Amino acid sequence: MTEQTDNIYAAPLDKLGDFQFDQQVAQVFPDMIKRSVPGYSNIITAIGMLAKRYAQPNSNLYDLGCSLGAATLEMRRHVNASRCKIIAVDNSQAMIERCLLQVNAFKSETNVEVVCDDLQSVDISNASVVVLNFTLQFIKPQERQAIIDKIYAGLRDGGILIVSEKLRFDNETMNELLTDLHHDFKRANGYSELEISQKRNAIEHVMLTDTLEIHKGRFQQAGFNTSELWFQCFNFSSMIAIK
Ligand code: GEK
Repeated sequence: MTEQTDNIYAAPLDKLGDFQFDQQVAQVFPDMIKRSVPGYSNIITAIGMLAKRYAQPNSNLYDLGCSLGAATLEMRRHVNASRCKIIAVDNSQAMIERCLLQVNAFKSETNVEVVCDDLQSVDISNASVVVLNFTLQFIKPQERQAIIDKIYAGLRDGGILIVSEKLRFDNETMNELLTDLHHDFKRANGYSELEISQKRNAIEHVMLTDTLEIHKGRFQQAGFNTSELWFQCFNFSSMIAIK
């Protein structure tokens, strides 16, 4: 599959609708996420390392909001526990079609099931690793706790949840600084002022961020005794919680 450059917001758009994970986005997704999310490739690499360490034999590994399956493929490359299955879930048909092409392009001992569904309706059971890599932020805030609760219930003892998210900060000065640095990162990756502002407006209502404290409180409420931030670059982060 050829990788295409993200220029969705390069020209002024008359009607700037809410951002959607449609065909147009799926087509440019690898370029978009690398140029927009600081640390994305480091996080994907670490998901592979964590999956290798935490995958238990005969268990399920979930990649919820898998997009094109970057985390799934990285886990599949590194897991060596026997008879594991990776379940990759996304509710965007366009993403799932492309994810299937990526998954089927390589052969592996570890089975992958690709599911087009809302992650909120998917059963989580017998899990040793669950990944929400920049997905929870697209779920309605009032529905997020139920998802973390369901994951906790479906994890085996010793299992791990990896949650990567864009963060919001209570301190306004810090919030502005880290937001500005993120925009500088996008500028450095070739996005114009118009692209940055149109994307910001389009995503405003669909991506509602939480503070680190809210995430940690949610893990604790679900039953996780151990959780930690293991990565942060500007306002982008990744956290782990262990059952
Ligand atoms: C990666 N994890 O490359 N159910 C299932 N999928 C959903 C839902 C839902 N309710 N809501 C949103 N999505 C990936 C990157 S992208 C992050 C994740 C980003 C899906 C949505 O369709 C999209 O594919 C993904 O979550 C978020 O490691 O674009 O910033």
